[in-house]
Amino acid sequence: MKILITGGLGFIGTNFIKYWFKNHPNDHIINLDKLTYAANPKNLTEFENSPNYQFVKGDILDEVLVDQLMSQVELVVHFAAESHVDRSIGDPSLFVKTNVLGTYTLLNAALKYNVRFHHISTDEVFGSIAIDSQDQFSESTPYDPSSPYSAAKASSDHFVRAFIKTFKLQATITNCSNNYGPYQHPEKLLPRFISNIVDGKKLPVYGQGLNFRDWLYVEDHCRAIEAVILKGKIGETYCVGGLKGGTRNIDLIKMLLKVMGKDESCIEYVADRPAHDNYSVNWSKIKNELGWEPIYTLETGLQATVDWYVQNQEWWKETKKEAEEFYKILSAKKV
Ligand code: NAD
Ligand code: TDX
Repeated sequence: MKILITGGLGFIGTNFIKYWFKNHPNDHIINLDKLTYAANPKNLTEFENSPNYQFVKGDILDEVLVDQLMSQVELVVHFAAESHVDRSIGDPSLFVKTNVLGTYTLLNAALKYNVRFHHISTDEVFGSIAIDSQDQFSESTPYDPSSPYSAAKASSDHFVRAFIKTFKLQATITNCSNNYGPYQHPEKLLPRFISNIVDGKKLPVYGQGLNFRDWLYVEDHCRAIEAVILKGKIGETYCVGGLKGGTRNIDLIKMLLKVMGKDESCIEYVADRPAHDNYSVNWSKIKNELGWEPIYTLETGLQATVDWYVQNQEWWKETKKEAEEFYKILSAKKV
């Protein structure tokens, strides 16, 4: 199979390409990535000389390039997006361009060449679960996004759904919860906190740390995408989440400190994120219909993640500086 991956030098795209080549070594991948601040060009150097891998630096908004690449493939797996909620609060405009118009550009080209489309989306499109409830998002939860990021992702999902209904595009969607693991940018919670602990810095916890997220180790997400690509029903959406359901940030951070052998004195409570959501996902549809379930527990996944960041400090040192510059500007704006 010849596959177009978008955003393959970001966090999940990198993990997915490594996973795919390990399990499908004869497939051919074209990786289209704009190389924004979130990408790391060194992530996939191991495939540079492989005849089955081609990297193309470019923008998913570039209609001519997208048309040319789409004409060569049977499947597109669309990861490319602006992905950070805090950045979307700082400046939403790029989120609309990449996440909405970029997805639309890809959909048009996929339709033209009858290419199977798999859209990578997020549980954030469903909004927020009440802090004291046991509710979970599922495929039938109404969309109710809170941030410019999740609004743009929700819009892209709606375009995929509209192309399925109106034009019979051969497409599927996965709405996944918070991923963690190797190659995640140090602007995101776990890499930021692991690297802060390594550097002896404080851990800035938003609000009281009571918001919760449903954590999924990135390799489990890659397996879920594989299941939907190979066995999923065209036109369907599948929710994907972790084994534990919602975990409060403060509880996750205490687990992290334990894994890294540190006490809680480095925790620092800071201003809350506006419209700070809570997430937990019911993934019984993908389990019952496609036989997928997570393998990693939060304990095994956290240990693997900490080990990777401790052993790969040169990977995050440079990008961390830029990430912390961003946070300095963001907190100055709040004042
Ligand atoms: P990321 O920010 O780490 O990577 C995004 C990648 O897309 C980067 O390599 C970047 O260069 C590329 N990109 C951005 N704009 C582009 C453009 N206009 N044209 C081409 N390439 C472009 O993101 P991630 O965390 O790997 O997320 C990947 C996808 O998964 C996103 O669609 C995101 O919404 C979704 N998702 C992420 C999570 C999570 O926890 N990280 C959870 C659920 C869903
Ligand atoms: O310094 C921090 N302190 C803190 O308390 C950071 C960076 C985050 N947080 C909190 C906010 C959230 O409750 O931790 C939680 C996780 O925050 P992020 O890492 O920014 O992730 P989140 O906003 O949950 O979104 C992530 O998961 C869903 C991805 O960035 C999205 O792309 C994906 O759709």
